[in-house]
Amino acid sequence: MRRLLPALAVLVALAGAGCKATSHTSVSPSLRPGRTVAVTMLDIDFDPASIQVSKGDVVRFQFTNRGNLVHEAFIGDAKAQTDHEKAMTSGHDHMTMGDTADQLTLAAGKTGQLSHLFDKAGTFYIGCHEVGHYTAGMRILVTVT
Ligand SMILES: [Cu+2]
Repeated sequence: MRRLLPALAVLVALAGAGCKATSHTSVSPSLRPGRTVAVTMLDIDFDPASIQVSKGDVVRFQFTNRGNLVHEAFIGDAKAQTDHEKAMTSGHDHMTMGDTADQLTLAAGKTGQLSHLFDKAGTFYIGCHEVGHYTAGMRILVTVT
């Protein structure tokens, strides 16, 4: 499963995929070494609830699901979150969508990671779109400056 690939492989996949749906561009010359943020998934919450990122940072999120439910992590801006929420509630579940470079799904007790280049300043989110979770507030606010 792609979620288990090392961060480098994920970045290569991002570059190769053309990154159509999100804010990715090609890897920039200003690329800084990655930083790792440990994130705990709970029922129903993320810890931490917010993080600060410098523009140009590649952040590797290391997720651990310590809840009893399946949880998801999807990285994107507010519009991407809304679009993904719609897709998730209209029958396009994980079986048809699959995991992508900016999304993973973790069963209880599992770990996984996503790497993301934050190449634009602004407000982004990591949301869980298991039914009802995002609307319940299961998201991380990512502020890129
Ligand atoms: Cu969740």
